[in-house]
Amino acid sequence: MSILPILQYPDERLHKIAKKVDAITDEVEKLIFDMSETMYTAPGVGLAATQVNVHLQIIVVDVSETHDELLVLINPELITSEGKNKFEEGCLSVPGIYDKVKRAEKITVKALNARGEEFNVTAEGLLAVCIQHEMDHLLGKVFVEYLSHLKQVRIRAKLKKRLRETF
Ligand code: GNR
Ligand code: NI
Repeated sequence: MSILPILQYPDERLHKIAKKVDAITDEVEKLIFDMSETMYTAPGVGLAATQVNVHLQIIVVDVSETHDELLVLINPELITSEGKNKFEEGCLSVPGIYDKVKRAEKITVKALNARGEEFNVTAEGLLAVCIQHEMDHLLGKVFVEYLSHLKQVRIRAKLKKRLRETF
């Protein structure tokens, strides 16, 4: 297994749209292992393939404190959503930035698991927030795009400054 580099906002590749996976090849399996290791090491509660510059519809999520409830969602589709909730979000592609985002409170998503079997997951709380955040990544959307234009300008300036200071 290996830890993959995570694209950092504002990187244009974070806006690419992920394609459907049509077969769980050895390559896809390896990617799922590497994404899980990358997420747990970061540490984060979710990771979308887009963030590691692979533009396929693959998400890994684990919101458990014990790191033993890995959820793999391939080709996820939103089936139902209800209610509204505001939750403070962060993103491994936008380090150090946290802000509130309004999303559906409860969702049901259909997806394939790592063995290519179809399943449904109904989620609330952090899990629902996280799945919606990851599904956005697959559509090329980063959570900061829900914030005001002014906040986005400030975030971009801050992250670019930090990049300059690092290199
Ligand atoms: O680790 C993460 N924490 C988090 C907290 C609140 C809402 C969403 C998230 S997802 C984030 C990991 C990440 O960037 N996934 O794309
Ligand atoms: Ni993210």
